[in-house]
Amino acid sequence: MLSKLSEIKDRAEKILQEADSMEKLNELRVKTLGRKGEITVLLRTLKDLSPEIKAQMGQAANQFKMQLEEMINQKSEELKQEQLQQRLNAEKIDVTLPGMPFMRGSKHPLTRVSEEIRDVFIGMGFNVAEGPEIELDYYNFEALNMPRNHPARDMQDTFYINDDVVVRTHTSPVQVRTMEKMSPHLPIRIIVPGKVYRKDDDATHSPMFQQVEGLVLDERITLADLKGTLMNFAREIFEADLKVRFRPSYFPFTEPSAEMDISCVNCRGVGCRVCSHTGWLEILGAGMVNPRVLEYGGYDPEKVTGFAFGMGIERIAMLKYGINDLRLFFDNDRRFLQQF
Ligand code: 2U9
Repeated sequence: MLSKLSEIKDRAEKILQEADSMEKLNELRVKTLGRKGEITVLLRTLKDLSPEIKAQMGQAANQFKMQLEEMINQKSEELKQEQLQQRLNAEKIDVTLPGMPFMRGSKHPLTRVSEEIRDVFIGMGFNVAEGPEIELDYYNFEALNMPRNHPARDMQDTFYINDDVVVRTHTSPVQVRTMEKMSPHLPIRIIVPGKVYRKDDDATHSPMFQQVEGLVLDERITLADLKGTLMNFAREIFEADLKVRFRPSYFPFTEPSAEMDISCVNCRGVGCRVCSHTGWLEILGAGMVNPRVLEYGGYDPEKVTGFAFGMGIERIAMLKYGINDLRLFFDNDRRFLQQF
């Protein structure tokens, strides 16, 4: 029995010494330690021996089994190291080669302009508010002084989900929601950037476009606050020395209402193709919040006044960067986008 064990041992050690691959190691493992391996078979024959010899032999065989396992594992580790070393010697890596070029994205021009506008208003003490794009008819129209049958609700302009739900046509419903939430607290100073949707699609109109609107409510807010705030905005976004002018206009949610023009950023007011030879560019609409809208929002128009404004981001971006076609923003042509 002992001689059989030492025979197995000698043979195993020889194989182990000569083994130069994982396959050979595995072969040895199966041949000696496997289910039908030599040691396993040997251990099985112990059952016919006397208890003392069985104990003695069993111990010797088990000890050898453990030793062999240990040796195989060690050899396996050595082989792995050897193979790794061989690979490292064979593969020469030239660290001076140029890296793989990878494409860098950039912000969409509309995102940039929207963020710039936000920053200017944040600098004047405004907060940013946002709201849902699928909106109740009540917030999109009713509370903004546009009752049923008001022409602004025309099916030709508005995407209706059903009689009471629309895809918002402006971001103004967010101001109404904010008033509801804040009332009766003052002041409110918010800007509301976001996507809006109108059933319109031609060279100068897209069914989706972006707006930034704003609302300021407090006691004793006047038209002078409106003019000062919006002039400062225009001078920060365009040029520090531009001129502004206000023309009367009409919106159901403001009274009085106005459009603000800036002196043409292309010709500095002299007259050119960009400003249709007028020297002026229209950039936004504004007005003092209509008393009825204040009431809808939960404020007392006898005590509270405010101003509001709205502008299209695409238009501001086109003027700022001299872009002449609205559709360039939506084509996602990299030759266009890379310029920003
Ligand atoms: C409340 C009260 C008043 C928002 C306003 C405008 C004037 C305006 C247009 C500019 C170009 C929309 O993007 S555009 O087509 N907007 O001229 N918007 S005042 O007035 C409000 C909003 C909410 C509660």
